Amino acid sequence: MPPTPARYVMIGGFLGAGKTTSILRAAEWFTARGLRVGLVTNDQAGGLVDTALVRAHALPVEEIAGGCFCCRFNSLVEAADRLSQDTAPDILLAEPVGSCTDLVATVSLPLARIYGDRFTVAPVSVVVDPLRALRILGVPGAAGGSFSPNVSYIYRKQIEEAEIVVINKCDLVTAEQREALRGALAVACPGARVCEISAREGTGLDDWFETLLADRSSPRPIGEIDYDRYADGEALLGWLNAEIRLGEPGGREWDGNAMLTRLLEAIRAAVAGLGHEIAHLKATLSVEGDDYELAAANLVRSAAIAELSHRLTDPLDVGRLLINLRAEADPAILEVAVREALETVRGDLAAGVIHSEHFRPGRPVPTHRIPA
Ligand SMILES: Nc1nc2c(ncn2[C@@H]2O[C@H](COP(=O)(O)OP(=O)(O)OP(=O)(O)O)[C@@H](O)[C@H]2O)c(=O)[nH]1
Ligand SMILES: [Mg+2]
Repeated sequence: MPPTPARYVMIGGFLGAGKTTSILRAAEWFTARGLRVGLVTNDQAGGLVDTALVRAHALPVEEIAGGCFCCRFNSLVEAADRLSQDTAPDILLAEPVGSCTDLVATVSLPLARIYGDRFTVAPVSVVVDPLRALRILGVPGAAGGSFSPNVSYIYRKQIEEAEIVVINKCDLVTAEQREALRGALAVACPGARVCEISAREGTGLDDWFETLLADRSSPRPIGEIDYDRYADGEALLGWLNAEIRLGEPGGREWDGNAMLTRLLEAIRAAVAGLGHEIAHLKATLSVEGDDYELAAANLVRSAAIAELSHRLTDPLDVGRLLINLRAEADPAILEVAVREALETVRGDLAAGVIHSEHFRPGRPVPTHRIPA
């Protein structure tokens, strides 16, 4: 008997929309129904907060670093193969980079056409943060900072190709705001199914996940994508990934939760103070040698305050800090902001940089492209 194809579930959406939080919920939901899951994380560079978070939940995960799924299509297939050998997942949950678009043409359709014997492709979901979406779709009265036109272009193209638009963070918006956003989405992606959820609170998920389990991808044709605008939009975003060892074994114990919150606030103040819009600033602090014990904090716009989504239960002596920052700013500015913020908040704690890189994403060059 040939093996049953794994169901490929891609959950995209802009930086900070709540993809990882949703994928963790989906993993829980599918597992509770007796299905095996495997996760694939993705970024332009290594040292991923998302992978650390997924590992902390004891889920099988493969990380594709160094380019998005569309440009590293073969790596995606290899990652799926490795997961298949290790855990034989029924469901592959894949999170593309939040600055990527054109994923139906460059990932879903090539997977279905070339590897249809190995994968059943579920409809492509695009998760949106409603406050960000209201602003970018130009709904009157929407507040908050915005991005340059070509970054917003990527955002709108992501929505346009969605088969399912998932309005996340419904706990943060009023019924009127949700209605206004539904109106804007009806114009931006006519024909897409729209779900309203709160991944954090676990509400509204059943309809969405049942669709992902039952339906097959059947994308609509969309407007042609301008790769020059797309590349320019990506290159306007500064990217920083860093891994730092903080403290010393047997040294004084310190409060990791407070340290992480103070650090993110100091970085936010520096970047926002220069007038740059943060797309997502996320960080984890894990107890060295223990992937399961970590604190995680995020903020998804310059006007937000840092929130802890995971907390350390005890003070620690030595920890591994991962910082992933994406903002519309020169990456060199981000590097200075992070370095100076760390110097300010660490006090007398020893700090050793294990890995640090900052850059602008390169032009996307998809391995395959099959327009719907
Ligand atoms: N209030 C609220 N916050 C949420 C919800 N879902 C996610 N968040 C928060 O939004 C932030 C970003 O969530 P992630 O899941 O990391 O977003 P992402 O889309 O994976 O981000 P990138 O991988 O950086 O593109 C975190 O602080 C989450 O806790 C929600 O339903 N409600
Ligand atoms: Mg994520």
